[in-house]
Amino acid sequence: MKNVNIGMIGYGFMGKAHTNGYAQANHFFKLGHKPVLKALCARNAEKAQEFADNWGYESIETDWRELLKRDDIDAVDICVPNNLHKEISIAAAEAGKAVLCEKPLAIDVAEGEAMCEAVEKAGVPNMVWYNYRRVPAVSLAKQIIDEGRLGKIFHYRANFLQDWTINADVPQGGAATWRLDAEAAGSGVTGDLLAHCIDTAIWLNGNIKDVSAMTETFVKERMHAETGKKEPVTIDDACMFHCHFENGSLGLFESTRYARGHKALNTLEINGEHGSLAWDLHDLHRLQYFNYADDGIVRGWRDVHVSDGDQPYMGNWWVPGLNIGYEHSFIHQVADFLKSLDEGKPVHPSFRDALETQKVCDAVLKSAKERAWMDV
Ligand code: 4PW
Repeated sequence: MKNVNIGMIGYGFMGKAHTNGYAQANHFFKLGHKPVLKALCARNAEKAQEFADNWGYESIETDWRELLKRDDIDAVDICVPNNLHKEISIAAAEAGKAVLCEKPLAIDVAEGEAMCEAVEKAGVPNMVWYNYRRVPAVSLAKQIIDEGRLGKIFHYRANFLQDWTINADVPQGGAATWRLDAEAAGSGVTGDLLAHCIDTAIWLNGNIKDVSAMTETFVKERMHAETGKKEPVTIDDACMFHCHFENGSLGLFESTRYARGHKALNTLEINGEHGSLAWDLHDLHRLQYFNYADDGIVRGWRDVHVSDGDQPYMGNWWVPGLNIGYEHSFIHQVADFLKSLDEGKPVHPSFRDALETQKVCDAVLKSAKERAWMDV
């Protein structure tokens, strides 16, 4: 068993999700590599220590540059706002570390390209945390599509709806609300939410060729948590786009933080010549499957409860019928990362894979701004 010493930068909600993945993966998956929680890095030493104590990190750092200098760190996990991804990723690659970066890859394509070049030049393992691929029902959808069971694909549609920014008193900027600050986040729902839908869509249905989009910013000014002043809001609060996939199918995507009643409605549907699939994060262990080849008198949407050992990842968990949850998608991603080290193969989505999603996000934002179709 080979140890992989993890240096985690950031300790927010994703810091917990990833750390839980490192802690659990080897308990359930047979692997030749094992993560060791070596160091937690954050600017605030007290908070870093509290997180390290709670989750079992051996040490803390308050400057990521110091973390990268350490010989006892093998992989750097970047869980900080998007505007820091590029600098840290490139420095980590140059220091010879594996780089595991939160999504979206970067602020824009130019940054993403520089990051891809850096990890590829250094030849270090690299991965972006598009975790929803690892929900077993979504992985099963991939298997069904790849087996050709849906035949030629005509339509793909996806939504990611939330409602947490309807109140105009929610500030922008700062540790908790940097996602509303364009400087830190790059974009609003496009990079934060639609990026997930786009990553999954590309994985399931291939690359997107061109897009036509609209965005809206409903609350025009918000208090900035750092300056204490009201400042213009420059992120997209809502974004919708339609597109052509390279396989000839049509795509329809919607995302907002203003859909009252929805906290994280993340759905997808794909319609092919022989059948269709649908999935909803709120019922994440179920995959809806319509197979036109079924006998006509019983033909209808099947509700596949993805908990059987034959289905992706599930053989490593409990007996059939017992569900797993959101956090398991991160455990699966860690397990796949470790397996890639065992086999000496790249893990996906790599930086290069995530760059494709970034290209779509950039084209979407440009299309909305220019009110025109954009090639990806
Ligand atoms: O990446 C996304 C986050 O920024 C997540 O998948 C869901 O939406 C949960 O929080 C936000």
